[in-house]
Amino acid sequence: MQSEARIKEKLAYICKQFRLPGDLILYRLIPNGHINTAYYVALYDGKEVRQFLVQKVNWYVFRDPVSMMHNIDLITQHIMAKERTLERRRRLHFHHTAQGHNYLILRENPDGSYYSSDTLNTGDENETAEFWRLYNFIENSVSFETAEGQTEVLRMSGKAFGKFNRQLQDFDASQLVESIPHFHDTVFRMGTFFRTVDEDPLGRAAQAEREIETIREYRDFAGTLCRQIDAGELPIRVTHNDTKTNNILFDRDTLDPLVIIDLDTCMPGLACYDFGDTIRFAACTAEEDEPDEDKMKLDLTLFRAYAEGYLSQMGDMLSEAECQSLATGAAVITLELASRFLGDYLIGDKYFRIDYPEHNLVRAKAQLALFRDMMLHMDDMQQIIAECR
Ligand code: ADP
Ligand code: GN1
Ligand code: MG
Repeated sequence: MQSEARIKEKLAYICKQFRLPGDLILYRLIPNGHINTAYYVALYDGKEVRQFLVQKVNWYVFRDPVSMMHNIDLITQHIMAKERTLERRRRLHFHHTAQGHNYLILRENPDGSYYSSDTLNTGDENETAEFWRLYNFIENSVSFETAEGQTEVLRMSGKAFGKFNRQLQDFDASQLVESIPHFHDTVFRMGTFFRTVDEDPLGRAAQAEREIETIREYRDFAGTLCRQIDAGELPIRVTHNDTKTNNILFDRDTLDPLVIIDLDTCMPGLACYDFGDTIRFAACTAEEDEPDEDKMKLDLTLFRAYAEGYLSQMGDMLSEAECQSLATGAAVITLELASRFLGDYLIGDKYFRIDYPEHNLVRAKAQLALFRDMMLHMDDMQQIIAECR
């Protein structure tokens, strides 16, 4: 645990490396997000206060963060080129160090002072360097941890992610490095999950027998999209792959979607991953980690609102098979995430940040409850998609 003074000192050093003038006068940890560590910072140069977002990238999760930052550069440039008039709070602008990098590899000397380095060796288990980036803080914005009852938020989210998918239609996917290989390869994910169950390194599997059996029962279903990709039925696009509503910043006053954030997982993928993940996160009756499984249901009104928003942007681009895959995508992504949360619980919570010891188990149970409800309402979802087209 680092002291507040030490964190401030580190953040001030990082701001200097990104060549920001002025002194760090304020900082605040932003607690949402399960992977990276984000801070709001404010600097004062004697004339004005400027605000930024400083973020430590989790390289246990992203094994090649330098290439990932290159992906983000390409994606943000591509979007910028489409919307030249974008005001500053509608885009992400990553700052560069004196070496011209949009990231900083940070090391600590034995006396506690910091220095930057050129390389990061994520393959070395003794590697202690940290990987940081710095970009514009979007002022007067809000993101949603749940959209419960907020139909308009879902509609606007659908529009925003649909537009994002549309803008990347003509982006050459071969330029992108897979920041997390096999990210939504659900056949691969299931293989990893059941190996972990067999190994059961911490003896935790006994606490999740029912959940493991549910995932086993639907293992074949989980591979549906993979089989459709292999059969050439679903085209690979460039997708965001992590389309929670807390990865959109909305204007706090008007709820206008300002910018899509968390571009770390932008990779080749399916439209239904992006459609499905927002449904999983936000078109439901409880938060992702609701401890009372009975409270976790699909909300078809919110589903419809998201479908309307998404299809208003992507409707004419999607093939018949892709439209039919949207509802399946919601269920597959939900099941996949249940296996990821539970797998992480079984290995000792190394991947997702947790707030209490059973958190990943609780998350997995909530996702499975939602998954079961989605399966019950598959026809309803398909019907709504057909009506919205
Ligand atoms: P993680 O990968 O950990 O989810 P995110 O990039 O999504 O990290 O950031 C975490 C949270 O920080 C977001 O949900 C959002 O609330 C806030 N945030 C991220 N970027 C900005 C920004 N540029 N301006 C304002 N808030 C931001
Ligand atoms: C993680 O980083 P964040 O919190 O936006 C995860 C997603 C999960 C999500 C579940 C890189 O997203 O895949 O769906 O948690 N991101 C990564 O809330 O694994
Ligand atoms: Mg995020």
